[in-house]
Amino acid sequence: MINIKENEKLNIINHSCAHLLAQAVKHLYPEAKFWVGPVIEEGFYYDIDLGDKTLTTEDLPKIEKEMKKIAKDGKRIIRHELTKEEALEMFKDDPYKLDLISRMDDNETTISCYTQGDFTDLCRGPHVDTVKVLKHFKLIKHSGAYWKGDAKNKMLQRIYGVCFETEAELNNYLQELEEAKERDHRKIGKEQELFMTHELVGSGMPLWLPTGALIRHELENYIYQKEEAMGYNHVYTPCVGTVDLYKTSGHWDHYKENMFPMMKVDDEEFVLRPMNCPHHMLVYKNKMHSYRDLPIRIGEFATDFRYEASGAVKGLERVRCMCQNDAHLFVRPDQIGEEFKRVVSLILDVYKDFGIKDYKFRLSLRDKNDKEKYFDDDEMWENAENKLREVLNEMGVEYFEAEGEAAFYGPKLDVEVKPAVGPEVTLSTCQLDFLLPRRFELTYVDSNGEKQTPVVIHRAIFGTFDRFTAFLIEETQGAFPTWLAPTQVEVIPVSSEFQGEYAGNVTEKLKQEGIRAELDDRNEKLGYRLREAQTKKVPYTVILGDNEKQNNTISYRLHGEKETTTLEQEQFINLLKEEIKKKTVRK
Ligand code: TSB
Ligand code: ZN
Repeated sequence: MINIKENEKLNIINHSCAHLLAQAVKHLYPEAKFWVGPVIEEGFYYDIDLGDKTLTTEDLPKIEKEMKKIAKDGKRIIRHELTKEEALEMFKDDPYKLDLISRMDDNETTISCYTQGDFTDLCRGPHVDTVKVLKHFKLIKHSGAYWKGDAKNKMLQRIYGVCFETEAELNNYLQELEEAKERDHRKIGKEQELFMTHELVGSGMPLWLPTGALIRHELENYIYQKEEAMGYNHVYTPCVGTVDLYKTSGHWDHYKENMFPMMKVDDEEFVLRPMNCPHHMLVYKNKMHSYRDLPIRIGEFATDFRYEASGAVKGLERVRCMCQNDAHLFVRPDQIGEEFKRVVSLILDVYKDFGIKDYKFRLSLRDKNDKEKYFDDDEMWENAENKLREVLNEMGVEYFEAEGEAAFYGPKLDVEVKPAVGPEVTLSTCQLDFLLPRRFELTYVDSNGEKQTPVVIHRAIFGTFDRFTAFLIEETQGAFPTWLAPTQVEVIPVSSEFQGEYAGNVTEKLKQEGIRAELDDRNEKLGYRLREAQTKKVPYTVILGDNEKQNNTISYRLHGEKETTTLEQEQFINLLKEEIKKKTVRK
């Protein structure tokens, strides 16, 4: 989908359309006060204080109608420049604009505002010349939004919209939006009963239902085998730790706002862990290590808890209780490059297996000015950042750099993907860390018998099983490859009366071969049962009539295809087993 914010022309008309929206709202609700109305990737929004009024879906068409009226009237959009004093005077009755103006740099001599008819808004611009050109827009949705994103502040009303130059472009965009909604993992997750949420469990705490859990098991087995083959050792550790553990690691100082609050049990102060690194540091420290033992790779499918803002939690994609596909690799300094390369290769390998092509590598660096989030040791950061760049350049991996996205303990290489709805998210991550080994006083004995400090690589290939599954649901639109599909074969006798027994035998045989087969011998019309198998997105639908029964064969259809193929039972079983073993992805 087009990124409106980054398209110069669309950016301007969407910005102007946000003003048009504000003007229409002011006509309909004279008490309205306006906070900010930025352009975003998907169009624009405006945050508005409507007093006690909470918008309903019925309000949007009324506002749209007023916008059309104003646009038709066709007033020019005129820019005025003001000094800070003039601006403060002009908006003296508007606490929101006063807040914005008072935070503007005193040296910023020109503050601008834009007037169209009876409406003036503080704004840098630029804008289109007249509201007349704003013809093809649509208000998409509304929501509540705390002023400045802080739950302690007043809840404002946010209205989202989008504007294009032509009707065709708008319609095309709206259709894409509908399609994206269809792909949304929250919708498919509900339809296919993959996961659920319940207010009694809490926000951001999904429950994996049997079909979803089955997929997760397959993912766990898949990555476990890969990691085992690469020399990882897996552990189980508790999902709580004491406050002291997280003080030692530095999380308490640098990561506290992402953590659940402390709880006291007897004399101990516990936190639900947001990360597993401290536990793995202690596992490493449990015994002495020689330089010959390194790298040591400690893996865990580990449950973590993080505070995510309630407005930010989203299905399985952004949760408060998550399971990381985590590992910490303890290496000698001379092994950093090689080990980092192995992780990047594993990421590439896994993405290939899943047929994931649309992703970007992001080198996440610290923000040099943010001394609160990032520990203060310039040399260590320079070293770590350069090391990652070096390896990436050597491997010829394309990436872009992003300041202020590093972990507090070091720079990282992240893989970014785009969900069906909403902004990009990180899946895989690989992070370089010189800090935690020091804080935990980890050592190994080098070839001269001297104690040295190892370096740690934090890595999560799937990121979390939660987020990866969310992504996979959207990638496949719920039609999982056969090896992952909760039901791999749906067996349907044309008539349960005549072929029911044969169908039962075939189903049993498939199950004995380890294939997830289900029998649908309900007394329903064949067409109905076939359609249902399609809706469930089962990869193979086996249809058994008299021919199949007499010849001991099976006929099957692949999901989404009309063609039917007939095979000997053994042939069919071998074909399936081969496909499952190879983890074939059909695209
Ligand atoms: C890789 N200590 C490291 C670990 O060793 C770590 O925790 N890194 S992380 O903070 O980047 O988290 C790992 C991955 O978890 C991220 O790359 C992302 O894919 C996933 N993740 C982070 N927050 C959430 C969330 N709220 N919901 C679902 N997945 C998340
Ligand atoms: Zn870690």
